[in-house]
Amino acid sequence: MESLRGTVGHSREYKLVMLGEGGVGKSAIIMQFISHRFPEDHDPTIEDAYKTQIRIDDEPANLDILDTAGQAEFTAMRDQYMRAGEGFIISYSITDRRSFQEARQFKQLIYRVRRTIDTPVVLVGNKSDLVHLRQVSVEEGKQLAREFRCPFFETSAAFRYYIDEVFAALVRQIRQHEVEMVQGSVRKGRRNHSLWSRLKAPFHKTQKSKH
Ligand SMILES: Nc1nc2c(ncn2[C@@H]2O[C@H](COP(=O)(O)OP(=O)(O)OP(=O)(O)O)[C@@H](O)[C@H]2O)c(=O)[nH]1
Ligand SMILES: [Mg+2]
Repeated sequence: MESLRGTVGHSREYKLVMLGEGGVGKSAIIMQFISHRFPEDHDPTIEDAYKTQIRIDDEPANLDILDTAGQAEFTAMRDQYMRAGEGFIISYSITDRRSFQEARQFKQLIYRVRRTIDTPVVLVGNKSDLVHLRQVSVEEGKQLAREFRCPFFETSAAFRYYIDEVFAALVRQIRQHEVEMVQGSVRKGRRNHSLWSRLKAPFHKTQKSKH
């Protein structure tokens, strides 16, 4: 498996993609995670890539994080990074119901491009500090995460709440996914092996009866 080969000799690289509608705080979350800084202004992203190394569950992880454009006019590269990414953060703002509805669209887009429901995802409701402007309840976020079968966090990039947890959860999702893929192919191998043994059985018998 390509990704497991990457672990030999150096720490594994994880390709993470940050998705979400314009202005929900995607860049702010990444900036807080990487450099403990909070950008006050909204400077619409076209596309930015960040690299950082962290330890998660006592294992090093090189993160390659792609910050994407929320604004529709910058989304030409979407299919490419949807294919190349290994894990996705789908973010919305708790102060913006439309961005919450868009989260479902992002999940569908991942499915459309990758043709599998198994892609590692974490759902994030950002701007949790803006309680007086809340339009999406915590329960609604949890419910959507249950639907996606993925971890969920309400974050505040402004106060650096649950920022590290989001990235750690996504790397764990990817690691778990890899274990399941390996186990799945071992099981498939065993099934094929036993089918092959059964198919070969009559030949063994014929050979034995000759002696
Ligand atoms: N109060 C508060 N403001 C936030 C938070 N996160 C981001 N913001 C503000 O929201 C605005 C947009 O943040 P960005 O990080 O630029 O949003 P984005 O999702 O990257 O936007 P695009 O690049 O256009 O897709 C900025 O003014 C941020 O300061 C947060 O957790 N709390
Ligand atoms: Mg941005």
